[in-house]
Amino acid sequence: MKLSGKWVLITGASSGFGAAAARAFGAEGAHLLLGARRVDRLEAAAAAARSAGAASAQIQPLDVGNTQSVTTFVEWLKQLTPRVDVLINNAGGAHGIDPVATARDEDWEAMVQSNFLGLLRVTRAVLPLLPHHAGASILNIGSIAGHVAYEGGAAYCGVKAAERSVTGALRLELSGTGIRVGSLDPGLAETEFALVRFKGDTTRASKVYEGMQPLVGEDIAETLVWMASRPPHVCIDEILIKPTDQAAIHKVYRRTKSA
Ligand code: NDP
Ligand code: 8X3
Repeated sequence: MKLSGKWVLITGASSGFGAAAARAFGAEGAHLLLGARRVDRLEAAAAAARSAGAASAQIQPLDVGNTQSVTTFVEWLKQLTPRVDVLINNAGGAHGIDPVATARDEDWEAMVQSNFLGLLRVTRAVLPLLPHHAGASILNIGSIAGHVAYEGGAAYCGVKAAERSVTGALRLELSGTGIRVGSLDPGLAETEFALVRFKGDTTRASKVYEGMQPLVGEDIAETLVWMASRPPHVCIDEILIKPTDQAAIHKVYRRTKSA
């Protein structure tokens, strides 16, 4: 299915996977609706998407953790288009890596609001704009963390497991509409994810990827483009995508620095 001229909404488009997806869908000639909280970064992402060939790239502040912000965002986009062909629920991330015994409410709440409730809120608001039987897609960004729990990841793994449940429930609820619902679940990818998780500690963040080759935003973006561009009768339910160096969540091959 051609993406040229389609309307693609990307949450969390100010960095990482979202900004890379804006460029990749832009290169296909799509119209882009980009949301996140950092407007200066959204502007940069939109400019890059236009340079890549986007039919249009428009931005609006969006906090998926706030119902009013989601409502305002959708009212804004309805002035631009009566339909959204591809909804990419990408906004989210991890806050902290503390065990349950010492983790903080504000970190848990931030993760639940963005990764879980944010996904639900945005989807509820956009559903009336998704055309039936025209190859529309809802693509949710999950994680390997939604498949396997790890120490310090109780809340993050929990919200990403919840994403898989939301994806499954939506697919059932939308049966017969022709709207595809898929989950793209990455392993280690070098974006601003670790920097956010470690609250700006660049040394700790860079250690996550030390000596191994992580995924990058473009790997995820091209997979999203592939999922959305399948023929309308084909739904890619779920993809787990990891770096070759990450054989399993805890088995990461790291070269020595001198190698
Ligand atoms: P980044 O930190 O680079 O990007 C996260 C994006 O989410 C930013 O654009 C940020 O924008 C946005 N965001 C966060 N909270 C909100 C909010 N409340 N409202 C609106 N936007 C929000 O990390 P990634 O690109 O890696 O993360 C994208 C998704 O991929 C996340 O859901 C993450 O959990 C998931 N993921 C990441 C992996 C990785 O290893 N990198 C692996 C598996 C999944 P802003 O701050 O401007 O609002
Ligand atoms: C991000 C991947 O393994 O850091 O979702 O949780 S992981």
